[in-house]
Amino acid sequence: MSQQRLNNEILENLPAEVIKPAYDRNEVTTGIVHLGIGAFHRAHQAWYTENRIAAGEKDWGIVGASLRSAGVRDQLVPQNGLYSVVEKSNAGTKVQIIGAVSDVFVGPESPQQLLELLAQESVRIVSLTITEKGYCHDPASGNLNPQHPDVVHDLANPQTPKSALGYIVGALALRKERGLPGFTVLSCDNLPSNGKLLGKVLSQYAAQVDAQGENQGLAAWIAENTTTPATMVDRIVPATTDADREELEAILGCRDEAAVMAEPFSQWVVEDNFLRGRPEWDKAGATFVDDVEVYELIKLRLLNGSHSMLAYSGYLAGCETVADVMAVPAFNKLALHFMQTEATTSIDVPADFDIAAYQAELIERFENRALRHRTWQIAMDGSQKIPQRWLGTLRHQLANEGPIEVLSFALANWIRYVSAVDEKGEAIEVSDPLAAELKALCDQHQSEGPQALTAAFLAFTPVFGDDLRNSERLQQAVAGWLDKLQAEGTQACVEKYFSI
Ligand code: CS2
Repeated sequence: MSQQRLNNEILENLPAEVIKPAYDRNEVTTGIVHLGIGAFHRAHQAWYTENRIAAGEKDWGIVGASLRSAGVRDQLVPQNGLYSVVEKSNAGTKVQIIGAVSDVFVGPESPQQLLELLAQESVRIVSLTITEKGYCHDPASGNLNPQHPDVVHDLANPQTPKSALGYIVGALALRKERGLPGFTVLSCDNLPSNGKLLGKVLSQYAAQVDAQGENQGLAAWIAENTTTPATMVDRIVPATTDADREELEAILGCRDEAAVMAEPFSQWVVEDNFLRGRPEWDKAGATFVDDVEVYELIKLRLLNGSHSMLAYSGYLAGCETVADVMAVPAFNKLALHFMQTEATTSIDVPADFDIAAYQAELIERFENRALRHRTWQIAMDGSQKIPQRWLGTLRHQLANEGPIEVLSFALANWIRYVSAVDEKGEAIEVSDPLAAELKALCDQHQSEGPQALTAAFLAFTPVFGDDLRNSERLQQAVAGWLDKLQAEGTQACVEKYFSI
């Protein structure tokens, strides 16, 4: 490993084919604070913003923050915030160095500093990629979960918050006190109506602060002095591996610890409702619309819905990556079949939206062998993802007597996955905030047979709400698949029962 890290000084020595910032980074000021500066943000919003800064919009620089670990700060800060976006496809590799991020704060190390940063007047947008669980809400109802440990903690310790909600409301309270304007809060997470959901949990959280009598009128002030536009974000960005970093080192001639790998495709649809301006992201390829909802539904139910279906079933079939799953013809056909039947028919697709082309493009994106997107990575946090990826579709189909075969199959695979034992009897490392509860359900009911196990899951309110347990049709379909999966295994089932 060479000792030389990517940084400002060696930018000009990089090979000519590497795209790099051609503007003076010292002239850029901070207009955006991004909470949750993971790989996705770096390959998506920051990449769009880089384009605008390069075009002269120098007051939209980004400072990132991590609300948990110091990992990204330790990768980025020694590199002056510079990192590579490596676009990978069968057509080859393209490397671009991004200069939009000037600094990274680590919440748990310096909560006061992060609150002060968020309260700075120049900060006009606070954006978020904090994953589904970061919203501290109940996924089934969309309401703030007042028992969430971070919510309980932050209400008791407003100076040293842990959650994004605690930071945002804390910073807005400082702004109110100081007579400063508010900011736009921009959710870039894969949640339906993410703007509305964020607005709701923020106002419910602020109402709790109000109720403690600490800051009367805060909730009303926040409602007046923030907007929470909805967004649909899309780019496949697998976790970077050591092998990726080594491959990149051979291209750059220096080490980039903060590099992110991405597909060439990228899409961003944003509701144009910004309080104090925004970068002209549309000139960088984003689309501004009045209503994002339908784009979000299409993306969540087709892309993410298929992704999760392929992740659980593919993992159980022994496939390490999505491209590996798609290389099995029966799975490949199942993905398209799922999109065409269950997912698409659950949405009122606008007449001018070419859904067939969208589906075909998704299949191609999933087949990208240059990216190693692990099924295990997508399988993470199923309890938080499944409600918006699968259950809206299922509810629609149940109400309309539509098809539910693939989603019942997917649910049965998920149940097998969270039992934490794979088809060969080997342990699965299940990463999910509700992993213990889900495993307990399996342990308690597995020996009673598929019907009892299915009933216990459908009655698990945090994921399924209190309606799906009443569907006899869903109960029979999932139990039927559990039975078959146990007897025959996932891949054999796909090959035998989905003769598409
Ligand atoms: C994936 C998403 O990890 C997951 O759950 O489904 O991260 C997916 O790759 C992105 O939403 C694509 O835009």
